[in-house]
Amino acid sequence: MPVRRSNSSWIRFSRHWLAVAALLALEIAGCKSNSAAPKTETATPAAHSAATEPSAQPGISSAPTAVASAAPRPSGPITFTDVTAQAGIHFRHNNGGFGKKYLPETMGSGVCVIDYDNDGWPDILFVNGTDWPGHKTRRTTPALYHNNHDGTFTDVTKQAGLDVEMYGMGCAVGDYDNDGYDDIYITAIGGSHLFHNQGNGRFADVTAKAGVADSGFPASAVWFDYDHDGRLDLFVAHYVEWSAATDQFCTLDGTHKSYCTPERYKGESARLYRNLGNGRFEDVTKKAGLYDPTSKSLGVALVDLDQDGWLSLFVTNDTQPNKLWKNNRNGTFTEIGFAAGVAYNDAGKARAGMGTDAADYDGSGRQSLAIGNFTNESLSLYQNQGGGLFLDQAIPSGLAEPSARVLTFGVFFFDYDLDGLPDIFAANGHVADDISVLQPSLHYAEPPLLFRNRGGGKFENMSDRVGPAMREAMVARGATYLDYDNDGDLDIVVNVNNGPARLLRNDNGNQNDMLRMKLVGTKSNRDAIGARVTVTTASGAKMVQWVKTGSSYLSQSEFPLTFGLGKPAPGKTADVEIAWPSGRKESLGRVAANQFITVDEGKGIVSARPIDFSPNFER
Ligand SMILES: [Ca+2]
Ligand SMILES: [Ca+2]
Ligand SMILES: [Ca+2]
Ligand SMILES: [Ca+2]
Repeated sequence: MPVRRSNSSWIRFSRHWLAVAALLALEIAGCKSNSAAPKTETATPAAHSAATEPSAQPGISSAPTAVASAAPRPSGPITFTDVTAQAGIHFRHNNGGFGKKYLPETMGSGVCVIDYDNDGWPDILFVNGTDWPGHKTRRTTPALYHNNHDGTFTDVTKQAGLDVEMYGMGCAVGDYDNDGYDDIYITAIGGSHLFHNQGNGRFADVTAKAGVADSGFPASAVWFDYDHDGRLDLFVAHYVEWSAATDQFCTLDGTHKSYCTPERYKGESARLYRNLGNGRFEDVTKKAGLYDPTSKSLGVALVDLDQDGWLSLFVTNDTQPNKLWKNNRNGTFTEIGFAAGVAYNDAGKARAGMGTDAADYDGSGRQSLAIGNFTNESLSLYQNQGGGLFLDQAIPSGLAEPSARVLTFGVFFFDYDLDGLPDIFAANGHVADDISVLQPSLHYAEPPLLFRNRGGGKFENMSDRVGPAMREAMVARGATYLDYDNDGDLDIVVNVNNGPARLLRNDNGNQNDMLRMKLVGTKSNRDAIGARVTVTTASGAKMVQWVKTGSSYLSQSEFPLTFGLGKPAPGKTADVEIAWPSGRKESLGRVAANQFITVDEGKGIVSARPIDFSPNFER
């Protein structure tokens, strides 16, 4: 049984680290200065030879730089610190609410990580709503924050050409024209937008030419190459049929209007746009078998069901069964959610599927699914049993009880303590801003949840043990991870409905070793979306991650992959195997830990830089 096998392998893994830790403790006692110095060696000889190719990747510094800091390795408890203000982020989401309580006002917006200028530092795009027609008091737009490499950001929205008013929902980042610069799709009520990255810090709105304006009520979107022609296609989930004119009256107290749940509205079909390669897209929703007007979709996660590189779509539906669209590898999809066991809860009831993510959290090499749901529904954790079957492990894993009283939108796997086991962050906040009137135990603003993966299929609620920022209530919607300070550990950014965004810095996560990597496709799509990367440590522990878009809620995390390698040990290396979407397999033997490497398809490591554990920012 796969559960048992993975349990024992993780136990072996944990035992190994205990042994390593014990040895290391002895070693540190003898030679403390040695072990404290960050590793500086580059990965392989290939890193040196290929690094001299000037045009390998625009903007990426080609040669490993000297270690920027000789500061000792961080230690102490891991905390998340709210650094929003000190980072210069002043984004405030506007839901346009003026008293009518239109449905979209409570759905919030997403946040995407994009390195739009290829300088190796992740930038942040916040999606925004706007005032409703006839109730206009101010102008609000999405916001692009450029990473200044010193712990701060600059709002570059205007010069980037992104100061476009729209009722924005989600975003998806992908290089649809394979020109080396990531482009942006923003889903919006009343017309979505495709922004082409011009490569000079500016974006051009190419929506009309591309034919992806969409219509209706779009939600999360993903870029992926469903037909393996090397060009990214676009899948856009849709929520319900809604307009201001058809907005329904719902009430909690029998008198005052409240935000409705989606039962009162008809669903709306998702859409698939095939990239024709000439800057235009074709709506192939029906041709691909994806037309489904019963769904009320919010989240999308890409899933490599058979580990064959062909990406399927897992789509969460609010009060409707979730859908798992299996990629038939011939341009069509077949819906298998019910047979796979991911459509309903154990009682046969459809839950309020919001955000979702897919990851190998149990060391099985297969992607399991996490889903954010309504209050009293708990998170879902559909463990992939293999053979197309999933089993909800939310209760035995320990996720169900702490998440039962909250309403989760954004949810994602990330290894915040870099021990090699993917952990879970859940961004919460109720949909009814008046919920505490009738149900005093429930609140509109709720603290997020952080679960640490203990191995053996168990998670531990760390929310109260990682500092005050994680205990602060917010009406969280979109949420993602990124390493904004390039210190090797994963930080969190949250878009708060009708409120100020939050950037939560991970402190001391990088006391463990890690390996970070960016993949660049040549035959495959340039972002390498769909690439499967297996990292094997010297002890034989295996970790598998996929390069992906979408996931969480209306949002997208950074493209680079981060593998936690556990407690520091001198000379630590890991073997890396990459299965590119083109089918090419590539192996990188004995890559040194604590580096950020860039791998070009077919060329191996083209650049490598050591991780700076204590960047010398003003803190
Ligand atoms: Ca591009
Ligand atoms: Ca394609
Ligand atoms: Ca972990
Ligand atoms: Ca970090």
